[in-house]
Amino acid sequence: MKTIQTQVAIIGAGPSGLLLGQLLARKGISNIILERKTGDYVLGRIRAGILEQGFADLVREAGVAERMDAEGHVHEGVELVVNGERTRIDLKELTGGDVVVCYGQVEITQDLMEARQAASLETYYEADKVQPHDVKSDKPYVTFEHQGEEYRLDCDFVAGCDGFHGVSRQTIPEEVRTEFERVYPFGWLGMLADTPPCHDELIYAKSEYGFALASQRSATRSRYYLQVPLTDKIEDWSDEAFWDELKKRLPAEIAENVVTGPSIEKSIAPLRSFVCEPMQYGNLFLVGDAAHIVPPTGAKGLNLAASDVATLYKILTRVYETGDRRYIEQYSDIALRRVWNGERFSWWMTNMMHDFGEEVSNGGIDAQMFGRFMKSEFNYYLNSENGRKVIAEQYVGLPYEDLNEY
Ligand code: RFL
Ligand code: PHB
Repeated sequence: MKTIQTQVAIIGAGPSGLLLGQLLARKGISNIILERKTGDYVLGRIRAGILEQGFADLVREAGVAERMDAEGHVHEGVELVVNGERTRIDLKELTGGDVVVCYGQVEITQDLMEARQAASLETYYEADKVQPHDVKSDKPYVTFEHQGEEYRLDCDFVAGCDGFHGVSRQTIPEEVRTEFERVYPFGWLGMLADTPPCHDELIYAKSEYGFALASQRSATRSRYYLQVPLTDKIEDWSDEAFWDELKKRLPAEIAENVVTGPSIEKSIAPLRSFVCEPMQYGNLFLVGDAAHIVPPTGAKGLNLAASDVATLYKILTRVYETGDRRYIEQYSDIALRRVWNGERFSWWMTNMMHDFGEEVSNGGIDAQMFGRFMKSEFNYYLNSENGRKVIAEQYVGLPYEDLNEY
């Protein structure tokens, strides 16, 4: 077995692992990333598109913001549509200046991968059988196989950035873990197309046919989503069927602007809310999707991953720069505060904007009554400035947690 060493072993080269690695490296903290798949495979996953202000600032701090700042689109508002009635949430005005940046997860991941390569930081792609060990001790290590050879990676800390299906969360003994989960009775069918977006800002639309989202990646690339039953398969949805359904769900004057074309990618994602507590076990820290999942309705998945990264980065920087280890044990509590807020907002937006059909949900409330509550909810929030302010504040994202407050 070959033995190698680093200060922080990072499992997973998704956006969480890559961003953490980049930030730590800039502070002189060594790290090695172990990724199960190839780089190309990771870049093939079309996912999020909206970055909160805090995330964009963190990307700048990591020194990889050049393309984001040149090509990302600043969005000062977002539209919520309920049964054809449009309400614009003026993010900038309602929050006193905050905005979001429209820039894809694929692009940010690519920028981070290129920066990592340029800095000659070590990444083992196609690492097999990755397994953390002795994470409760001060000498944890990770074993894995790479190109037929067995490795042992000695380290001070292990960052589990390996997504929902990763090995890190499973390393925390079951009796120590509590998992909270809500699986929704529908999924999102996403489509990417090289056609100009139908609107200059995002539109979240609830209609009698179900939910639709009009998003974008650039002036020539659009991204759309439709709420679909969990039983639907990709093969059920031709491009033509997708465009027809989308137009039915958007307000007529927006539907007129939809430019159709062949899809580049189509996929169905189930919707779930999930949180694992605690988010750490000894010197193993869970980051991003490894610890929590949100339904995409609030655009919070990737953003919550980024705030976990920010918290862990600040804690580890203190350890290595000043020897201050006081926050290590508090990572989980600090991260979970913001995570639960994002979970609550995503759950609330999902409840408000989707058609739940006959599902009796949410504490056993009758489906009809639940529908009435949600109707009343958006009537109130969309028609009151205070209500719109609440949505705006959450959509741009709450400030990152400050270690000095703990
Ligand atoms: P990722 O991106 O899942 O990356 C984890 C990485 O770890 C690797 N891995 C392992 N490596 C080594 N050993 C193992 N045993 C491993 N197991 C796994 C994986 O190959 C992978 O490369 O997690 P990360 O970095 O925490 O990033 C989180 C974001 O990807 C995620 O929050 C968002 O993409 C969520 N999400 C969306 N968020 C939004 O804000 N807006 C969206 O529109 C949106 N759409 C989505 C999404 C997530 C989806 N998933 C998870 C299926 C659409 C989908 C389909
Ligand atoms: C996307 O562009 O992929 C996107 C944007 C906002 C969301 C979800 C997905 O809430």
